[in-house]
Amino acid sequence: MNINHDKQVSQQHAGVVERWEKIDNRFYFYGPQTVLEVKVVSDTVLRFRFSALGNFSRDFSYSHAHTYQESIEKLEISEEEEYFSIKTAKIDCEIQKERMLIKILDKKGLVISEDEKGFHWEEHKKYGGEIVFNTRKGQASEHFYGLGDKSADNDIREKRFENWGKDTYAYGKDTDPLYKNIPFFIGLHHKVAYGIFFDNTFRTYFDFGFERKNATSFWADGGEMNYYFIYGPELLNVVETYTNMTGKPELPPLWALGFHQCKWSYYPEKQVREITSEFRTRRIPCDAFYLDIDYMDGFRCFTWHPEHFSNPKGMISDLEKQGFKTVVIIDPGIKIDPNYRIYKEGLEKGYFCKRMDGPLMKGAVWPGECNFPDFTRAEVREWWAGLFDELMDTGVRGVWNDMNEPAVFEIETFPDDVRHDYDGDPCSHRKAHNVYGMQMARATYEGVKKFGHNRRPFVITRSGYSGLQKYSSAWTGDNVASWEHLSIANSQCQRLNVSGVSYCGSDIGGFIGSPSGELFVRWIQLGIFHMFCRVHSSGDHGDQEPWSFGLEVELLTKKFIELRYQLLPYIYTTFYQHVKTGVPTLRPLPFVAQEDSETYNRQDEFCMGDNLLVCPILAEKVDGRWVYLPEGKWYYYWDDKVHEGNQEVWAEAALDRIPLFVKAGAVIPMAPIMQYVGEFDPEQLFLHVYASAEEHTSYLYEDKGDGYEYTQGESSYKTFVTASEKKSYTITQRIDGTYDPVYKSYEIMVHGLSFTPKSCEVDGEKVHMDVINPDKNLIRFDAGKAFAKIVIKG
Ligand code: NBV
Repeated sequence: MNINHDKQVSQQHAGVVERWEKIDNRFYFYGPQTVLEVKVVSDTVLRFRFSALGNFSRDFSYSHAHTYQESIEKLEISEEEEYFSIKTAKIDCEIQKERMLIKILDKKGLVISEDEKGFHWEEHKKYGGEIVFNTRKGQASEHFYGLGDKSADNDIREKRFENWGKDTYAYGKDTDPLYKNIPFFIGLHHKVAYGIFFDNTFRTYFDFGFERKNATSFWADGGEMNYYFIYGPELLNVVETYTNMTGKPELPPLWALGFHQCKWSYYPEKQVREITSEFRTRRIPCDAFYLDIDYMDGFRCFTWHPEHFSNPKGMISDLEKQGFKTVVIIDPGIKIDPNYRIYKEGLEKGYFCKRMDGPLMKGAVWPGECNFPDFTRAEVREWWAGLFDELMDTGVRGVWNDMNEPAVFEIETFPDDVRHDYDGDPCSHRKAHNVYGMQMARATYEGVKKFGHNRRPFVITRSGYSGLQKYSSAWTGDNVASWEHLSIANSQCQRLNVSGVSYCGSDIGGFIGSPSGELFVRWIQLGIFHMFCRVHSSGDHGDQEPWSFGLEVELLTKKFIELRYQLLPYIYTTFYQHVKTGVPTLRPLPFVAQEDSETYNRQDEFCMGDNLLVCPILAEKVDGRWVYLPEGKWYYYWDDKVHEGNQEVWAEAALDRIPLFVKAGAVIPMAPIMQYVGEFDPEQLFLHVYASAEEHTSYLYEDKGDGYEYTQGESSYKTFVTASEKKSYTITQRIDGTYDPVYKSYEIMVHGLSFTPKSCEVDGEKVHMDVINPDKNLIRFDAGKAFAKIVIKG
């Protein structure tokens, strides 16, 4: 909708507050006919609901944010001449009496966010209800981040966006809307960050000074003006809070953080066997292998093609023996075919979506004419989950949900009049469109979990709404094998991370078209730092297996996939931290250096976890690039050279390197190279310690890597503190939890000591130490895995 909402004459405003009341932690301000609810969710989160007609509809959200509540330290209200003031321990919120304009300040009196026009609306002449708006003042030098999978630059100021999930084959930079609908953004000004989550599933719009330079607006085609204001002041706090509100994922199985190989499509069985054994023969690690739509019989979901895969159970079990987990695609369209059990069941039980006047929603997708389950109905989700019984019994370990925007050939998506249950509050597709994909992923997740024999579920989705991360990982859809898309993938994954979706990745190498060997290597180098790491291609333009581009590319690809496996303990720890606190796994530069405004418009660099900084090479035929390092000291991973932060440094990166820096002081846990997770029981875990003059804390999370014993205490969280004194360096370890890893000891490598090491003691006992590189004071020694204190002396 190309609405210039400033020029609308029919807009109406909140009006004067005539009375107010407080019910528990909720405040109600009544206008002539309007009502505003301000709910104090925590000391940093306020929820605003505004109704033009004085009443609210059912309080329900698929994001689950409406059920989120934290304890509140302080809650006061006072009445001033022109406004009411609600005060929590962290923020003050003023509600202006004349027009219910909102102003939120921090305790220093800094205005964090302030209404300009505030709540206003326009009657929706065609569908009834209102188009609901909120317009706020743009703050001086404000930067904006978030909004899910948008393919724009990281900072989205002066741009406008729409959320209406769309199948966007071969999208490009700034194509909008895309597949996902995440109406959440973060603002940053005066070094203070806040977020706004507009929890409305209708078509939503966001304008960050595009229409008018100093106005930020968001609006929806229907539903309620219902938003959460989230105070930081740290950018990472905002993301953590938003993620906690909309839900955190459970820990994935460790294999799902390994390398995945996919194509549209690997079939028949013979080809699957050939490609998987190539991986093993060439010794390129891989944990998951994908079957795209051609494994099905005539694209009927939950069936197998009788000739291409005559014995799926046997094949999958053989793949398992070689360390491959099989992941299969499942689309929402159910083929209209009276001889197809699932179609018959869905039809008889009335589980398919209907048009306004009663006929079933019919649309063509891969199988031909299809009907579509109404995933917004609890009973349908339960039925769908039940369908995974057989599939999981066949040995399938993960499920990939595609086309769930929902996408329909020719008509793009469902027409607006299609009806949905919306969990007991029936509505049209206008309201359900943006959550359809997420509810499909939810039902899939429930099925994969239920029939997973106590293993952790693994699901991938293309579409989703805020909170999709509770159920699924996500990928960025049908991208293109181009250098520009490599850069888009970098931004999109960072953006998804700060929008609650840490478990994401792009189709490595590009889905459409064929990458050059060089582009493929550069993409793999980036992809190994995304939590979801999968090569996928449409298969139309050439092969995209690591060996398809000749020996040099194969060896380089192997090297970086091996690095992924070596880093798995660190990656798993990073994921665990995300699951525990909601902190994103990838952190764009401003999110780790908020004090440094130089970082606000940087978008190529990001941190993965606490201690690694990555900056992909995004151009052809270059052998290095400038990288901005935040404050502190950073080791270049490839040569141990130490660089001072707060400046750009040149990173040498011919095709065999990606600019990768390690924070000084860090302890990076690394595993031996394996062809797949659990291939063998390692004797040792490697700890790479990057010496620093400053004290530094690093962590390592461990558990069995699958199953749920970790919820019963079978996990451990190790805290390493490194500290330096004149001619001595200490590493301490504290172990919380009871999990006993299979390896017996650590092999410890200390990089960059500032003195020549002469002795090393582990818990008071002298140990042998090898000096690997005397120029760099790089040493190695062994230590028991339960050591408490190591002292290296010069
Ligand atoms: O199932 C085929 C493809 C799939 O490989 C891809 O990853 C999805 O994004 N799918 C789209 C449908 C066809 C796209 C042209």
